[in-house]
Amino acid sequence: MVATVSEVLTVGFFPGAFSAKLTRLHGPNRLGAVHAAKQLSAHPISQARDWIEDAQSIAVLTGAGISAESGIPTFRGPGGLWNNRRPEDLATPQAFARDPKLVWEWYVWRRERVAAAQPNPGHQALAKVEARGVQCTLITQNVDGLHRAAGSRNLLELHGNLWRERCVVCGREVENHDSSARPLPPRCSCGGMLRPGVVWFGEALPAAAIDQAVQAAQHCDVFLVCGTSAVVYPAAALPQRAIAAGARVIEVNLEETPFSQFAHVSLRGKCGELLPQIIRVPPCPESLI
Ligand code: BV8
Ligand code: ZN
Repeated sequence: MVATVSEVLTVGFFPGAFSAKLTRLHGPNRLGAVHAAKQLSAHPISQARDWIEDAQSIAVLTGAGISAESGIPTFRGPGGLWNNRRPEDLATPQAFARDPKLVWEWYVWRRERVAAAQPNPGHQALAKVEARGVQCTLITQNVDGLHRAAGSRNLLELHGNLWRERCVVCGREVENHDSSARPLPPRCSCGGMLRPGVVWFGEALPAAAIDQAVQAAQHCDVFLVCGTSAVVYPAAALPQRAIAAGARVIEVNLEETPFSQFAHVSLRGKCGELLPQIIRVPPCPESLI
């Protein structure tokens, strides 16, 4: 039985490098048995690393922050605005109905940035977890496709994908990476208008994806929350579901978020710098080289 002490330590190790919070856990959890014997390490980074190393099943939720180091502006951070319009004002069915050309110009602007971007060490570290053979479900709010480009396969794109297009009349959906100029809004072969294959505010998420995401959150040993302000629902409810199901929850973010107070470990810093530190990939055995 794990010791039931709940205390919060706020630690600043290397001023300016990062700070972190380690919440001593109370009550049994999935990793309980594994960790009961192990002394909780005082250093949040090694604590996070140990939990990830011992986990049989991991779920990860990512947001725009993980793609920031690839040069993709986040939604709420600097550079998030487009033509002084808030993303929330453009990513809605109402905005599209009002001015489909304007909304398409915004998506073309974002496609150009994504086309010029490469996955960064944050994306790559998460892809390596899956490669390690651990059950790992990567749940992303991002529509940039950089997780797939980094090699992640067990991927749930909750909010769709920037390169997909759907006809508002016949519903045909295609993936289109050719960003050569064409009249906006583009048309389907049936004559109907094409819209970006993403989920707009006020629209339901793909049922299968959100169901699988909830399953993954409720059955993981460790839940990682990376580069998200955790304010957009239903995605933002997933970390709480993981905590309720007894998982260890680790947050990685440049800033404090509404979720930080609930995380068992909350690491302050860049995903591209911290994820490679807490996700260690065992050296490939000689025999496999
Ligand atoms: C729906 C696709 C109903 C499009 C997106 C409950 C409570 C309150 C509101 C609601 C609720 N339930 C529903 C709502 C309404 C709404 C919502 O949540 N509103 C919020 C704003 C309050 N939710 C919806 O509308 C959802 N649909 O509910 O439908 C329904 C149900 C049935 C039937 C019919 C209807 C749909 C939500 C999805 C909307 N689409 N994107 C597109 O991309 O164009 S959301 C979009 O915004 C992103 O996908 C993402 O989800 C969100 C942005 O958040 P983040 O990714 O976290 O980015 P952000 O910039 O905010 O933060 C970046 C973070 O990274 C920061 O914390 C920063 O510090 C950090 N960071 C930066 N750099 C780094 C870093 N961290 C580490 N390293 C770095 N280098
Ligand atoms: Zn059509």
